[in-house]
Amino acid sequence: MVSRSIITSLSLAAAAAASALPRAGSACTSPAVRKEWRELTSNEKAEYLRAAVCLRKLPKEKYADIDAVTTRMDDLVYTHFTLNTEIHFVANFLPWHRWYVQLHEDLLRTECGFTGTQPYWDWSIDADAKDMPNSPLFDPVTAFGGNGKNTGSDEPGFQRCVVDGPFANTNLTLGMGWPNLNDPGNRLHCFTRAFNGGEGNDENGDLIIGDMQAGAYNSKVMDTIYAFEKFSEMANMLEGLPHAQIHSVIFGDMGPATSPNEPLFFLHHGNIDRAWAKWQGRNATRLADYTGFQDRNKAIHASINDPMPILELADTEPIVKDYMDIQAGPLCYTYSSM
Ligand SMILES: [Cu+2]
Repeated sequence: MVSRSIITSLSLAAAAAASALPRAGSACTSPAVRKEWRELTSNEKAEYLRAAVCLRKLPKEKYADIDAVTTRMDDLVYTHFTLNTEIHFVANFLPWHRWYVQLHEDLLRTECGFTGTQPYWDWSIDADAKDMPNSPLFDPVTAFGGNGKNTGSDEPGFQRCVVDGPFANTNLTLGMGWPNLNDPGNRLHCFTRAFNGGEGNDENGDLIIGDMQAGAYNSKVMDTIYAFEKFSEMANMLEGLPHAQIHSVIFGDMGPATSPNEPLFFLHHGNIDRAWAKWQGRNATRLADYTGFQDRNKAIHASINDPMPILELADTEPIVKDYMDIQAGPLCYTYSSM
């Protein structure tokens, strides 16, 4: 155990030096810049995709007793899925996902040699262009691949798959979530998406894609969110409208609480985090504004000193107040557009 922990800390130190990110204990003088996907160079895109695939191929390090958890990404997926009601539609939604996206970025760096920073996806650009289904984020060569396609297979879980891009079905078989989320037993399935416009099915039984509910996440909606004065009002609309609609219009693996199975989850949540940071504006009042409830029954008031639940995913429970400011404490980053 001793030698193993030394090796681990050496490799962590090496990775930290390589990425040169100032972190806890030192002032955040040169924050890492998280860029919109379209702002990345071809090499930066390829590097992110490489590292994201890598993390899905590494073996798990947590949850020894849970058979459905097999890969390193499953460690993250299982945590998010199991904590579902403790981290969604409760006060800690924003700080918890801020911690989680940072943890994912750290794992890309320390375990897959990632040299970039976490990109985000400003889906308002696609919504304003009324062209969400053709977003460059779905490019089969330079990005995350497109909508799922019928495969002709009669194997449950393998009938509709993402067939192009670096996460195509040949490359990624998932052990948790879609298609039988609420049924016990085998949930092995290909990585899938099922774009939809929330308008039901056409005469062939296919989901109507339409504009994929662009009116729920265009820049007009975001401006309404930015105009709120109070954290709780801003956070409720941000989570309930654009955040939730992006999950449901992409659907497939992006739909259920196992949604970190979908690689775009981390770019989507990067953008949700950006919206919060933009609203905060590093304004002292807003950096301290944290209200709401710990539970969905609204019985226990939330406090900025609350620890956040993480199961086995990390060694120490993060405290909300350490995740309020993206340029203090354990965090040191900014966004290319704020
Ligand atoms: Cu979530």
